[in-house]
Amino acid sequence: MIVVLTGAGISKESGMSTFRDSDGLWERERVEDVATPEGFARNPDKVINFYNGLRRRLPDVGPNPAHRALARLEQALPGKVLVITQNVDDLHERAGSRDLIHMHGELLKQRCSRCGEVMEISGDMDRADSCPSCGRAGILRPHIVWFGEMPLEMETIEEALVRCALFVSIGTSGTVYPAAGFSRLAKAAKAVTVELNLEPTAPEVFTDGRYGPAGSVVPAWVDELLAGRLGYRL
Ligand code: BV8
Repeated sequence: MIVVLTGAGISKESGMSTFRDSDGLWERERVEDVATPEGFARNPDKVINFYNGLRRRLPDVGPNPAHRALARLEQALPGKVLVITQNVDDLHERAGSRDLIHMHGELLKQRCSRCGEVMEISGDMDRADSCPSCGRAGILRPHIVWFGEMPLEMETIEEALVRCALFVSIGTSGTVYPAAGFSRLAKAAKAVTVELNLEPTAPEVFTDGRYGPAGSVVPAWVDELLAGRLGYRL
């Protein structure tokens, strides 16, 4: 079993912003204002506009060779590859990945704060809309995991981390927990841990690392893995 964790860096070459690079999202918006439940309670329209802005970018961006390489890996090893993404874009799906968990939610979904119903959304969110399930108006929110909220599918994720033989971290700064702790959990379970990133984030944790833009590093690494040139027991 191979578990892959991806972060904003894998989508950078597709044109999506990262968070903590010099031109990242958090340079423009305060985390407290747009990525916390308190910020949403304080000013829901500001938060909804922030995510409407990110969602509006999706039709103009597409998967890059890194997303496609991960889909190719899953097709070559059916049932043996799980991608856990911190990203809320749909680029992994559009590249063909199927066994995929969005642990921080999805831009293309909204949720009813009252009944919990999750529904697809492609255009702008409008808070005046009613929940199609419970009928109440004014209680819809982005289906995004904010700071202080529990990431999604954590049980499935933890099971995969203790079972995997190979853990690969791609395009993430390793800043946000619990995702930032996954490499250590996998290492403790005797998995080989590999980092594919622009720069090293935790050299003491990763068995191996390849550094450079994901669009070239990830396809090259996947090709070597599939050609059996990396010597990992899968
Ligand atoms: C929780 C959603 C508990 C919205 C996001 C003190 C210490 C430790 C932890 C905490 C603490 N205080 C609070 C916490 C917990 C907190 C946390 O970890 N805070 C950090 C900042 C200290 N975590 C939480 O609150 C989490 N929840 O803990 O719940 C709980 C328990 C019980 C019951 C209830 C609750 C929730 C975290 C989720 C927050 N939501 N986003 C949105 O996406 O807009 S987090 C946000 O950061 C994104 O999801 C993003 O994915 C994530 C991580 O960022 P990265 O993806 O790594 O992006 P970043 O810009 O940082 O880095 C990019 C990387 O790519 C860099 O390394 C760069 O070099 C590289 N790169 C750039 N270009 C390329 C590239 N690599 C390759 N190729 C390139 N071209």
